[in-house]
Amino acid sequence: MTKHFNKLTSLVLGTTLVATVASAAGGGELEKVMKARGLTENDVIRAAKTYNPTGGRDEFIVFSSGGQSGQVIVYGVPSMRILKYIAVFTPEPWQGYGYDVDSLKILRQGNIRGREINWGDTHHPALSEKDGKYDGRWLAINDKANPRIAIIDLHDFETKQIVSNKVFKSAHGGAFFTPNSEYILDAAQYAAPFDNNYHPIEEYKESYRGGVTIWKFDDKIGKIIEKDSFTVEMPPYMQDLSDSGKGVSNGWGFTNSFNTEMYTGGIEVGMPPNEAGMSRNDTDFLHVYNWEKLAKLAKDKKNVKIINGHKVIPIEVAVKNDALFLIPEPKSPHGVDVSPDGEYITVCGKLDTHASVYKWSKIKELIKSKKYTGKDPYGIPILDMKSSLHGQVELGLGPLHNQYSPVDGEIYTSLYVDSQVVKWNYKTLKVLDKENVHYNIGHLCGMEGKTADPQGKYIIALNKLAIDRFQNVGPLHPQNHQLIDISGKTMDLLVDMPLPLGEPHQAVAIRAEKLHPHVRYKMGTNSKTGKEHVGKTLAGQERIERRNAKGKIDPKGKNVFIYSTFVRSHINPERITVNKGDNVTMYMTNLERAQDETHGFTVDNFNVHASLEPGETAEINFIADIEGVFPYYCTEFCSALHLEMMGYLMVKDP
Ligand code: CUK
Ligand code: CUA
Repeated sequence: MTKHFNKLTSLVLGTTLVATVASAAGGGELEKVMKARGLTENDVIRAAKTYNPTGGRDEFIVFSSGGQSGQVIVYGVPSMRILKYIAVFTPEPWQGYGYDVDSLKILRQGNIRGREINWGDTHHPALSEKDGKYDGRWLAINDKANPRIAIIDLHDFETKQIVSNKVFKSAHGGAFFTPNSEYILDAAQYAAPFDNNYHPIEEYKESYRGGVTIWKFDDKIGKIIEKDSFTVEMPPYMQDLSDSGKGVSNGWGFTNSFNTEMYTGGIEVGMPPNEAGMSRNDTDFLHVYNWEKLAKLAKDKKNVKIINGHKVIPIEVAVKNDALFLIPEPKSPHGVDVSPDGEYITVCGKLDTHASVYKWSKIKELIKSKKYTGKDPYGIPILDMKSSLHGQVELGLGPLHNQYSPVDGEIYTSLYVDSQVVKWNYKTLKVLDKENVHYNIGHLCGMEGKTADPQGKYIIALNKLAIDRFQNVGPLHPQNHQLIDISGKTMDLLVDMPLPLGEPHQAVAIRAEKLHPHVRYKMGTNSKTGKEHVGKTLAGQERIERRNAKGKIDPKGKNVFIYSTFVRSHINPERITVNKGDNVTMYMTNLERAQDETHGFTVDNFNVHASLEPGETAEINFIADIEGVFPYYCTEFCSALHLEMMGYLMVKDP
């Protein structure tokens, strides 16, 4: 373990550190603590590299997928302190998400075929880009299980949009922004019919399809524009991870695939029902497609067919327009990662010990000269693997994903089976260093490590297993994110962080100074739309209105509207009396201007909850279908009179 740390340096450094601190502290305090806690000098140096004194800030902010929780986890680097869970695909009561009217609308945008879905399987968060660099404005993340993309506004870290994929039945290869956030690439995973009908598995080759959905993104308003989005149809290979070209390869997209055998377990009599059928071929296919050209094609009706109201560019159209090609790649690949300048494309195959580095200028030349080695069964031209490759390098067992540093040619790759991070050079194809991680690493996260401008300094290992690294909290363990210092010649593992919220497949890190979130809303804002809320209520405007079905004020109406305000330490009004069966809508405005003065609201027994940030107006709605007396109160401890911030809802049988 100490092989990565130059012993002599560490001893000298350590001794100096101990001596310095000891003299500053006026005698041996540090040594005493080290002895009591059993810390080595290396431990103390590593601790000092990650410690934030109280009130201190981190240099980078990480957005991690929350896996099966359907959420996003935010934490700081190097301190590895969790700052926030962002509610995305799953109701999150403490934020009011799914428990107030406006957030429920966002959640329900994610309905699939009219069905409510209350969770997600998030894999790949992506930050919006300008010139291939993060601009700190928007975050997108995919749901693999119920193929959807969510957009999070980094001005308030709230989910503002969910769109469901109209043709895919699962999607793994998203979200990946194009270099100026024009589009979001989102590749399918398990091939399935694009329509919603039953097609027997025997028709796999004819009726099942894969593809990449190219979502149009308006980066001014931070919204996916569904009518300008489209899908490029691909063969029923299982598409996997994608990356967008940048720099010299801008305008192109790259998507891996596995199961080019099109094995289904049923078609090929005699094949055992296991994954062996999916990895018989020596190679699978890297899909290379020109999204810029495809986007132009999609604008003309004659190039698309409409399936479930969504535009699909058929394979033939993409091929005829020289917009879709295949290159063989080592079998069962996982990550495909484009270098900062866009020239090198590194593919790692789970079942191959090598990383394969493709060179864009070579691929471009083959495309230009129409030098194909053949076509696949769907007529897509195949480019020669050897002629597209810059080279291959043996890294170890189970290479998965890659990240870059600012050092020319330097790349970091996760080795799933070997449980290691390997540092190597994709230009010289030389392995430089390996570091053990704990255990079975999936993705790894560099600081802006997949952009045109990687920041270096740290790599985070996103490990699948923690096993013995933390206090046992039962058979279901937390995940383990490990922070690695990459500023030296060799890597140095600094610290472990347990992550107790689903499997964090991928994470992205941005310089903290690029984020500019608001501390309060303009008074009366609906945080989900950014616009003024219809229920905005200022001090003195509090009232209760009874209206009829036409919306007219009517003492006999069944709809009760409460315009309320929240300010330390009163909810106004403090008494609300309604009739049993009334439809109750409550608008709540937090009048506070002070930073962090959030109030919460619930009425006992009605399954509603709102979190009201300063300036925010939120809305809850329920049928008062049970008679009784129901206390309501503020759920945030907001002042010394927090417990007094309450009132009564009286429901009487008229
Ligand atoms: S990931 Cu989604 S299977 Cu390697 Cu990008 Cu974990
Ligand atoms: Cu407001 Cu407690």
